[in-house]
Amino acid sequence: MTYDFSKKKFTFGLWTVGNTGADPFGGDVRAKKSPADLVYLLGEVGAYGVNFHDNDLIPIDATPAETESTKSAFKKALQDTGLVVPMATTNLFFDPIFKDGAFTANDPKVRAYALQKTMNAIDLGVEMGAKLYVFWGGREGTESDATKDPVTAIKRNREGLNFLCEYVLAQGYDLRFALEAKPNEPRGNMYNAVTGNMLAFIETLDHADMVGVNPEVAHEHMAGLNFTHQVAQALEAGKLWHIDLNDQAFGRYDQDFRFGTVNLKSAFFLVKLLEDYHYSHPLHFDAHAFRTEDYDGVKEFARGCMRTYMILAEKAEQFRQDSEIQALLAEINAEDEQMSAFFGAYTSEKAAALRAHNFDRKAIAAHGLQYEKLDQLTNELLLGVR
Ligand code: GLT
Ligand code: MN
Ligand code: MN
Repeated sequence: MTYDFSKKKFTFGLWTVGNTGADPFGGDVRAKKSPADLVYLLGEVGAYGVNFHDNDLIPIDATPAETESTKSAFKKALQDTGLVVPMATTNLFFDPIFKDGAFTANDPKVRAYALQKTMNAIDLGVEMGAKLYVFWGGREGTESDATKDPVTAIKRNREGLNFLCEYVLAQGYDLRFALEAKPNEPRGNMYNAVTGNMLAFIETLDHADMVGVNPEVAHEHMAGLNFTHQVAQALEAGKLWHIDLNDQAFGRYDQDFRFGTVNLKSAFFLVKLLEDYHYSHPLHFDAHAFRTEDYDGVKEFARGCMRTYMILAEKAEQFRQDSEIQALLAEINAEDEQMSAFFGAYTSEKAAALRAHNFDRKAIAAHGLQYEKLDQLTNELLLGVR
């Protein structure tokens, strides 16, 4: 089957298809490609957009001449392919200066440099058309809590984000922020470890309305959580402005596998949630090809991410159309008029009526819910036999 990828805003980071396969135990297995060449590769596979860290595009030590030629080659590639840049971000984790974090580092010079680097990176992102700016606190954490007061770290993080929101407003940029959580790796323990932490933290910011979240499948799985539930909370709060799709076996290191590689069923429930609620922001695949692959394998990887999403979206539609499944759902969710009188806004009359009502606890509990049947129907639908 062929799928029309242009129906979705599928995006990839320069660091994803540009990943050269190095890991802590071995070096590069693929030759490094230029940012422009990666845009052409993404054009070839049918992606909608490309995202980058400042230093994916412009190396940290680039001369002004190198900067200009890289930017113009990149802009030309965007024009030639029709790809857009919906999101940009700052690399605040690779350079040795960030060994103790960026906004939360103990050294004030590092914290100030992190702000300066991010202001410059925001300018670069906006120049390329980005409307969303991601903050992944790669090294915002500790190995030992002897080294940093966690309350101070939260305050430093807040101060940094407040400053940068003001910067965006002062420049008149049309740009919003999205915070991305991860529980550990590369630091032993990272602050704001999961999306729920981020949602709570956002509400303490001066410009909370400018800040949403960018949850990543692998990161919540590393924490042992149900990703779909994390995403649902962000969605319900109106804060799901970006998403990092990939896959990850529970309990492992940060694997960043192709979307759907490991947990197909949870990928299905995630896609179903996004489709049911008409999520319309970019679907970013923050993943990379297996280390065994050459660039043909990288293209297979990229197409595979998008195909799996489209296939699961089709399955979600099939779930909505399946009369047996829908009949079960209708039964499970049936309202009870007598009970409806007790719900909604509190009144003392309602409370009195509720207190007076006699519940047949045993009869209610004795009723089977048919969830076994519903889940098996879901499995059979996913396995292609319905
Ligand atoms: C890095 C990390 C990702 C983040 C990227 C944005 S960089 O690859 O593992 O999850 O989204 O900074
Ligand atoms: Mn990510
Ligand atoms: Mn990751």
